[in-house]
Amino acid sequence: MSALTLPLLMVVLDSSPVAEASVPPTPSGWTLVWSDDFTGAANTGVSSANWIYDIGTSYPGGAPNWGTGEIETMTNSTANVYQDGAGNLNIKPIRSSSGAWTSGRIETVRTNFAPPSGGGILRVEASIQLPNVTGAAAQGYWPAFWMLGAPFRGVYTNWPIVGEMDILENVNGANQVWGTLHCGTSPGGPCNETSGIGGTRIMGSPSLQTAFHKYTFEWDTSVSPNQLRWYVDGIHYHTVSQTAVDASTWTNATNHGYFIILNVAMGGGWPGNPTSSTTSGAPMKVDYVAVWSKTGSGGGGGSGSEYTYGVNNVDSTQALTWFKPSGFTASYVILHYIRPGITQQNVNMSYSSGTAQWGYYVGGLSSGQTLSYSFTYNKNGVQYDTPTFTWTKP
Ligand SMILES: [Ca+2]
Repeated sequence: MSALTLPLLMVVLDSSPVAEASVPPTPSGWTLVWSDDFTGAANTGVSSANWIYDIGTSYPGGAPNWGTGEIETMTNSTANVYQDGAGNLNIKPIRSSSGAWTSGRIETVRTNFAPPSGGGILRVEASIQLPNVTGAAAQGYWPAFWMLGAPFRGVYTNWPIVGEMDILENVNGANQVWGTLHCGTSPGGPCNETSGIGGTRIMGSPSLQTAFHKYTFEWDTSVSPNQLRWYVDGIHYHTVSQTAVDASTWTNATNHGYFIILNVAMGGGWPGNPTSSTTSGAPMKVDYVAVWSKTGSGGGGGSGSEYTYGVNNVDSTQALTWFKPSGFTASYVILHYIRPGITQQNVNMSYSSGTAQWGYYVGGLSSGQTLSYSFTYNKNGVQYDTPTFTWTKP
């Protein structure tokens, strides 16, 4: 028609979160730990070097119905779990003529996905199109991309103390993503089980059901306190800080590696059970799963002769300054700081027994601004001043 057609089309495409179609390049400073691009031939199963099929309705000796009340039977049939020859894994729930559901659930052979020791970040990511059903046709669909703590494998009764990190959950065809940490004891406990500590984001167009979207989770031990962060299409929508729970609960959930799970459950306590209106055979499509890591400190900071200190970026306007005595207990710590637009502030920091650190949130910051800060601390009745440090907000 006209020369205008092509540029207009390109604008439309650029505004959509297009699938990568393969594992993205490893970002500078990161290392690719593991990935599966699902490039196998059409109607083949998954790599047995990478994945274990979970079969039936429970782990051996574990809770019935996979602990959630879901009603499907998991199989290793390529009717339920298959590569499509176009670069995607498909996990497809199917209702039989008798009304019974089968589906698929696979988990990584590896159980050692964790941040690098000594402080670093683990990034776990997948590009996924959720089953393309909504409304009554989606009733009972519960697709998920998630992780369980390594000590769970082979034991199957130690949930949730060993930790569960849900990178993506979705129910009943909602155009909404949920991310959750489970830990501690159940019911109740420090993680508010069985709900867990969750966050969610309502999505726009194209929906989670009609297009691939990127689900990313970061487990960051380069900052103090440590953080778990959830992203969808690069948008950060949920954080759980180490200080959200007591120290032993955090340790029990994070002092080991994790394995990754992909599954589509049908029914159970969260979505409710499928009905006669529920569509059979809508697959979850997974373009890739990739795990990257990054070593070293992501936050500003350093150490003096008897303390460590630093600044952690919190959000678009806040930063957490922290001070940690080494080998002594401070009776108080005062933060002195200056940022653009205000004179020097002198504030009492708060002590967290969980992290053995003193902290203070500085607000009113914007990207590119430099924070100048120093500490006054009391050791054995004597007051000391540190040098002044600086930190620039990314
Ligand atoms: Ca792929």
